[in-house]
Amino acid sequence: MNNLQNQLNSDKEDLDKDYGQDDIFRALKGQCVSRDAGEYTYEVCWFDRTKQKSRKGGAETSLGDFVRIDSIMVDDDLPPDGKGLGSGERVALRYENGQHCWNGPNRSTLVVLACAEKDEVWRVVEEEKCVYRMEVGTPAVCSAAGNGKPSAAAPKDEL
Ligand code: MAN
Repeated sequence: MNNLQNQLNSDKEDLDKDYGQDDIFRALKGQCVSRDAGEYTYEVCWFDRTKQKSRKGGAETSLGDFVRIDSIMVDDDLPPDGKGLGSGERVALRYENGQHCWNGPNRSTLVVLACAEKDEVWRVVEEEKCVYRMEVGTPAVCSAAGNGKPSAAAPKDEL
């Protein structure tokens, strides 16, 4: 296949991808955000892949490839700096079929989003062996109807 055909195919694939209501998440494509937690650095690449890297060096482990956008209910206390999920319905990105876990499942990640001034990973936990949850702030959900907090600067409790 020639290059033009390849380009066309990948453009078609991209147009079929779900970038959320009004394609709001398309702007994030190709970008990654990361955070150190424990012995690892965790990274989320929007609509692509989540990863784990040992802080002592060594190979990168895939924690899953992006599969779909979901919506979940959360009920967390919002810290004073606003850097948390808060409570209500939130957009969640599912990443599945990462590197196989010895004696366990293929690694997977749920990336839960809330409104923030900039893209930032707030918290990473391994909820069960090889099942990860990342809580991430991004401006991309600030205006999505009913999703994300009204604004990072004005948490609900203070209104
Ligand atoms: C690695 C990491 C851990 C995981 C174990 C499972 O050390 O991916 O997060 O719990 O493998 O063996």
